[in-house]
Amino acid sequence: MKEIKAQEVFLEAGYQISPKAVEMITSHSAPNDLISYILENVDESLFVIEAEHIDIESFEKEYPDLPKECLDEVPCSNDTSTSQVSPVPSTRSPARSSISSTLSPTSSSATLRDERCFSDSNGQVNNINIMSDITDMSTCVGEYMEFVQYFRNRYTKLSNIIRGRVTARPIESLNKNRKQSSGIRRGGGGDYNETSIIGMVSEIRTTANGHKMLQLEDPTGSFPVLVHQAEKDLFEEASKLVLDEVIGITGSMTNDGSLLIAKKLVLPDLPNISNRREGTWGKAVFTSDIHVGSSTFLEEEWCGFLDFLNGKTDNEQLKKMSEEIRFLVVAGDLVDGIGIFPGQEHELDILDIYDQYRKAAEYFDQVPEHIKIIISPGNHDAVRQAEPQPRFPERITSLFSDRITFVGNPALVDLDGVKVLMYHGRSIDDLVASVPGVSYQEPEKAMVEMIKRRHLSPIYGSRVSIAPEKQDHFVIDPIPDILHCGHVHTVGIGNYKSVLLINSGTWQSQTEFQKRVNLMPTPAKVPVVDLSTLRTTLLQF
Ligand code: D5M
Ligand code: FE
Ligand code: ZN
Repeated sequence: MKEIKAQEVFLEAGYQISPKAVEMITSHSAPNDLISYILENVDESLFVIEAEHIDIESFEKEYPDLPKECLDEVPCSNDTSTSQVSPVPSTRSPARSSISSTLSPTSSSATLRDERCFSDSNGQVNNINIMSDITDMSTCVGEYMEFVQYFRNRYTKLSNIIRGRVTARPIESLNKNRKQSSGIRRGGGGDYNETSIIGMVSEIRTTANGHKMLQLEDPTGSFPVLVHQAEKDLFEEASKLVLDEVIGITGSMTNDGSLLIAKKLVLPDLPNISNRREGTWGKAVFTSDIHVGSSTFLEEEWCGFLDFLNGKTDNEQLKKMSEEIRFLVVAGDLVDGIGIFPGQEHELDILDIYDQYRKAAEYFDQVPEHIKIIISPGNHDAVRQAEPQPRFPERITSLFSDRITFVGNPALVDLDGVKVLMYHGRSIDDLVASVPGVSYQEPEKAMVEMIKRRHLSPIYGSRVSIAPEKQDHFVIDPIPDILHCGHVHTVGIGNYKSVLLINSGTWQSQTEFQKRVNLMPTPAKVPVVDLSTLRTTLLQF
């Protein structure tokens, strides 16, 4: 470890460090872990960390088996796997589809114009403008300092959103007050000061009396916040909090200045009033989790969908709808992949990853030319597993027609004026596990929680492996018109304030794993969105 790096890490955390202390850290066999340990245990009132403040003995006692330089690494390389070829069973079926549930009438007055040949100019790809995407922008190698920077960037972006609604103090100033007033009791009870802070939630626990105790951190310090269970609404809001999200709290300091009693909780959320979106003509179709190559891939239904896109249907309403489709948006898990979970080979029809993509390419070749296709990867796809994921590598994109636009995960794309935020949705597993009232059956509720937090994957260190990029690509800013996720294999459609929420389900029937955990997918359903009204129709194939 370079000396300058150790210094930077401490500066970022709000401390100065003496050259002797730096030398002590850099000469240790596990400097990164030692830094984490020091930062966790340091007396917050210290300004300069000296050698005598570093308790190497306790550190080594607490972590006796630490290998050298091993922690804080996120795999950031592209990860592709290959294996044996196997024949592909392919049975073409006649088109079958029905409008299973019309969420709102398909009363688009939009007619097809002669605008099907789009031009490439000014960074626009056939009316698709990629507004944000990690592809070719990744800088991370997984070093400690990058994590510090990543969380700093998350804090800056989200706290700036909250700052418009709360006038907050740096936490450092609360800690100073605490020191000044410690041991001094102000008389009269009720001599409280109203104070606001904005911080990242670093700890959530329930006290012996059933209250919620939070720890909030900003770049200047860390402070405890108590949410009293008697404050029913506030307590309910606080029960939905998850680790690592950024919130504002307004409350009263206790007499001794050691605790903030919460009165109001402010999430980054969306403004209540937003500018009306203009929209555009035609329709977009949203799908995900095709899982080509899996033995549970529903090929017959999928081919029925391709027939629908080609207008091969006797149903006049569907035929008209298919003619209005301009975009096909695919949010990950294009193929089932190889080696994604133990024993997967027993559930595969295509055992070679490239053959899986070749088959997927054949399917997409059948999509009519006038429909523009946008594809982003998911956790079953052959790109790095750490998110944000870049678009597919050339070796895979070259198997597909070059009229397809490949983007990363997440990616914000502008479809002729309608902003679509695509995210595969792996964090939904974490949100289902952590937020009361959020379930796999209603994935749109998990998506509401993302929007309220203005973050696609707030919980760090659980199922989503987050690569520490310089910018936090999961922050939801600007506000999209449509948030499109997949991953959980259940369709969900909802609205939250100005945003249309779509979870586009799957083309895979229930897998062995899903049977074991009682996850009931809703396959072969396709949301079709009118781009002028954002009204959605759900088709069942
Ligand atoms: O994920 C489909 C859904 O099933 C998603 O909610 C995760 C869950 N799932 C699937 N396989 C597993 C395993 N092995 N462990 C935990 N959760 C799992 P997909 O990304 O399509 O596999
Ligand atoms: Fe999937
Ligand atoms: Zn998935």
